[in-house]
Amino acid sequence: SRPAPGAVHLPGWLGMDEQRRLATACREWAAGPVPLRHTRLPRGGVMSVRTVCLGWHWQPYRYTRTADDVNGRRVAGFPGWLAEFGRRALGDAYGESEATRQYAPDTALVNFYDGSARMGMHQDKDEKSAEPVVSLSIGDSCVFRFGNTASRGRPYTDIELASGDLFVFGGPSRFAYHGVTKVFPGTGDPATGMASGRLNLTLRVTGLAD
Ligand code: MD5
Ligand code: FE
Repeated sequence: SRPAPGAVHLPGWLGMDEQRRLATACREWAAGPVPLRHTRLPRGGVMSVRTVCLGWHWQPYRYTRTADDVNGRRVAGFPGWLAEFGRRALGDAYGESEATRQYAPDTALVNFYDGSARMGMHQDKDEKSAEPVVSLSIGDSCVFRFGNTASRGRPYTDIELASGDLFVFGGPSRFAYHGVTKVFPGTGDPATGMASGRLNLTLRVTGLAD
């Protein structure tokens, strides 16, 4: 479906084998040089979601190469096969074109949600690029709240995201407020490799050069 201009939701886009491959890769990244952690916010808060990054390390509110808010190490590289995944996602969401073939994400944020994790309404604007964001979900379903670009409040649309779903945010939707208001424990198929919880990968273009 197309909930807003530039926003495309393709339910069940990932096959079971791809979900398993991604879940396995995410588990390995979670144990990588910079481990999965609850991101600390500048005002003292801690996110309930746990995150590991590839290519660039996201910390509120910038991207760095080293995780100076965790253990100081350089983050794991962004693999070429994941960029290829992003191009295929964009081509399927928008239709193949020169633009979708040239999509070159250089960072991924991998988020793990347990049954009580949430993500408050926010905009993704730490990237110095307006290129689309590709979002992939594996494991438990959630309520994704997709809002507007002017404020965290209404109007917004609540959309259920399930295992295997692809969501692409581009064009006028790229800087919309959004969040995750609820996870539904026990709704994921353990065959994905996610025995519990929800996994979300977002592929992005930082617009940064070393
Ligand atoms: C998640 N992640 O399910 C969500 C969904 C994040 C984040 O929000 O920042 O890690 S990905 C949703 C997203 C990304 C970029 C733009 C928009 C939504 N949008 O304009 O609605 O863990
Ligand atoms: Fe976001």
